[in-house]
Amino acid sequence: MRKITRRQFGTTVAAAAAATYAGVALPRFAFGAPLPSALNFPKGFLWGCATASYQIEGGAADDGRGTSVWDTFSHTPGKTYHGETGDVADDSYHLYKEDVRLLKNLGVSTYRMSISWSRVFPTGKSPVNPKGLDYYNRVVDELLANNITPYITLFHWDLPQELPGGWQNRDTPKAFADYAAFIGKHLGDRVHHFMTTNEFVCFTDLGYRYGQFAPGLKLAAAEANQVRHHGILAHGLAVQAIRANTPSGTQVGLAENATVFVPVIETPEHITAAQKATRDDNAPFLTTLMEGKYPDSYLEQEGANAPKVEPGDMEAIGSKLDFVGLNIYTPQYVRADDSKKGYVVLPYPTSAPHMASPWIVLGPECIYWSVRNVCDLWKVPAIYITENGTSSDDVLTPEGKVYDTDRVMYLRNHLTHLHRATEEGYPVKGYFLWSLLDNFEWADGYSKRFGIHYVDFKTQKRTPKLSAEWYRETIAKNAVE
Ligand code: GBH
Repeated sequence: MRKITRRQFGTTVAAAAAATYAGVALPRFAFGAPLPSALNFPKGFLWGCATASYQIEGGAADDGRGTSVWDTFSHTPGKTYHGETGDVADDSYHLYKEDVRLLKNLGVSTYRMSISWSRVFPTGKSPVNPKGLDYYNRVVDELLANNITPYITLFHWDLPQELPGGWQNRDTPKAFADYAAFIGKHLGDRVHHFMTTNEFVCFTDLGYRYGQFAPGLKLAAAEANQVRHHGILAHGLAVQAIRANTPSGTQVGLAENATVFVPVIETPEHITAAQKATRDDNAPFLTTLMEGKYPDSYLEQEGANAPKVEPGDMEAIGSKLDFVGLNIYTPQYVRADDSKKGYVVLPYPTSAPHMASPWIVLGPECIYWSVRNVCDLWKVPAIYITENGTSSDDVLTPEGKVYDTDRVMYLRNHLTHLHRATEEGYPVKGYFLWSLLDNFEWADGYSKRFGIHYVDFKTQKRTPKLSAEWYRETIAKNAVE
């Protein structure tokens, strides 16, 4: 099939217009070729959906699962919207077969899910809870039986409560590596893609510096920086542990919400500004992973509060990755200036359009710039968009429909800009839509719905939204329109 690039738009508009006759639309493929307006993705591009254990599983007390910090936090009055918890969530612990059916109906080839560490190791360490592992064996087998490739995140924030000191303790990264090794050993025969951690800033800074997320602490800078260090150390040790315990060819990466900087105008000086800002702002996390050392500017800025690093830490942290996963929701706009840093980040005007979650300011070009900045800075071998999606004020009609046109708008625009990255040759291998289901949205409880399937949390009935139909079309055509 001929690949049509943006540059050719001008010459193909006439052909598109000719696709009607006497006001009647002709069949799409009447001319033996896709409409020129279709943005075709590369052959073999992977389409998927993403979820996380604590947000969908429920079954919090089932089959020997241990408590996680999110159980404790959500059960503490005042921490989540209306005191809501993940005790039941989507009950995917029991309904996973139905959820795999939903995936199958969409036609996805991949599914990104996470493992609840405390389901497998109730205290975070040995002894193992075999029934916990059994559950993930069942889910993986069900996915494979339906030709869906599992991508597994080892840690999506539900840290076992019993680990003393949580991420403040240097032993926790070691316990994480042991857990990663165990999962590698037991699932690595069938699972070939692992992500160590999801979004460092959320389980380090939001949990330990700002207190918004579990465990809800507000530590001073030095301690909070040490927590960050333990987070990236856990990632590095887990990369080594997975590699040592899985067949060769297993792909290891992570899912990171690097701050995405978009140049205000696409000119060389602003593009450079966006790159510099990306490197600086992600200094304690992705930049350090990619470069194998903390940037000097970060160490200078933190001074006496800089993290304490032990021999071997940086080798682990700098482990080469097979892919980088990016969770993309919203942009930050940046412009070049004459300051020492060379750029300034612009605040959003109050009129900036946002989605149902106010933090999701609409700026779909951010997905393109996330890929471009990360690839240009660090030459990564492969990129996945490990999350992209939005909340919407969904309404279930009496006929059982959800017309989430704003979510479709959001997704269509993001994919249009992602397409640009693939056209320009950036190694984007796949896209995971957040999320398969409405679910427990952390501190926002069930007040924000991110799913392309509506969930009635009383009956657990799943209903495909308009966005699910739209995504199915997109996947079938391997193109966005
Ligand atoms: C991701 O986090 C998570 O990986 C996923 O679990 C989550 O469900 C999804 O995105 C949607 O949120 O309310 O202004 O204080 C995104 C990172 C961090 C963004 C917390 C919202 C709170 C902003 N999130 N942040 S605010």
